[in-house]
Amino acid sequence: MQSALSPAGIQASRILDLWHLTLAVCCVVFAAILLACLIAMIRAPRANRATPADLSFVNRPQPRVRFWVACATALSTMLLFGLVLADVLTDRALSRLPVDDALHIEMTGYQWWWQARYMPDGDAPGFTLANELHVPVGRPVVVSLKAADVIHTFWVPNLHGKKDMIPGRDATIEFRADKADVYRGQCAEFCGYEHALMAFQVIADPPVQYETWAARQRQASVAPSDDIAMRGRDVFMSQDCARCHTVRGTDAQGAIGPDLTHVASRQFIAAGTLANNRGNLAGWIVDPRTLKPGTVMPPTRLPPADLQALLTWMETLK
Ligand code: HEC
Ligand SMILES: [Cu+2]
Repeated sequence: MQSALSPAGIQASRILDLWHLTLAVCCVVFAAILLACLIAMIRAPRANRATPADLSFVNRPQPRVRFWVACATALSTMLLFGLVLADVLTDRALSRLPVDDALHIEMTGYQWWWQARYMPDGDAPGFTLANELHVPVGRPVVVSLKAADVIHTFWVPNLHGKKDMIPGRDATIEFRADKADVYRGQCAEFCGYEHALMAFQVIADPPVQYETWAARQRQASVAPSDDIAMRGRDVFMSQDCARCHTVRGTDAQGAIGPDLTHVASRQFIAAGTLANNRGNLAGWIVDPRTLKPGTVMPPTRLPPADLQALLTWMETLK
């Protein structure tokens, strides 16, 4: 779901209230202007080829018209100031979300994917994943926003407004999801070729379910238990993959691409571009640059048996 019109958190619903107010005021003003134009047209002096228009009223003083024009000007000024006030009040309300006991996440925008680092939570250590956030329903979340290359914008319309991610200038955004569901986030600042393919998921879970998920993400990957998966892991280590990707629990410690420790647990790969299944994963590994032109990840040609073994191993990274 991706819509600013169905808020799932207190921040987004405040923004929606402001939007409704602005819409209502603008509609009323628009209708009033149309009405005034219509009245003016009906009352305007008529003319045809034979009789010239009587425009003498232009030079006559018209105190009544003056009075109404002055009133309308004053009223629209007041309405505009009213909207400014509503704007400021909304902004203040947005910044007042209580964030004691918040979950802290650091989100970094790369061309064209998202890295999420969960900070240590109480005694539990942090962990890293990509393109997918899980948050507990009802608990505030503070996301620190960073950009690694160009300007990106963090935007999950169901939960909050937009916030720019500017290299060298860290910002934070706070929100709270009040309904369990899956919300789609999207980069909202043009950031290069694949800007449109830079999405992520925010999955709001009941707290218990969230803790189960987080406990799993904290763990390292499990060692492969059969020959094919073992061969797949060796393929991963002997190809370039490990230079760019980290799989906790193995020697792969690369930091250029997404952390793949639990890649099989994610709904999508390549920042919302492809559903996460064996076929798409194979296509992505063999030829990422057809699916996402401009991506840093290079194509990898593998003998079929190696590719199948690699896929089998990656499917164990739950
Ligand atoms: C030069 C660095 C580099 C190399 C080498 C590389 N990758 Fe990647 N990989 C990336 C980057 C960067 C992304 C993110 C691309 C995007 O979404 O735009 C990525 C994305 C992925 C994803 C999707 C992850 C997700 O959660 O969206 C998978 C799976 C993956 N790579 C597997 C591999 C495998 C397997 C190999 C080796 C055959 C490999 N990569 C080699 C840089 C690399
Ligand atoms: Cu972007």
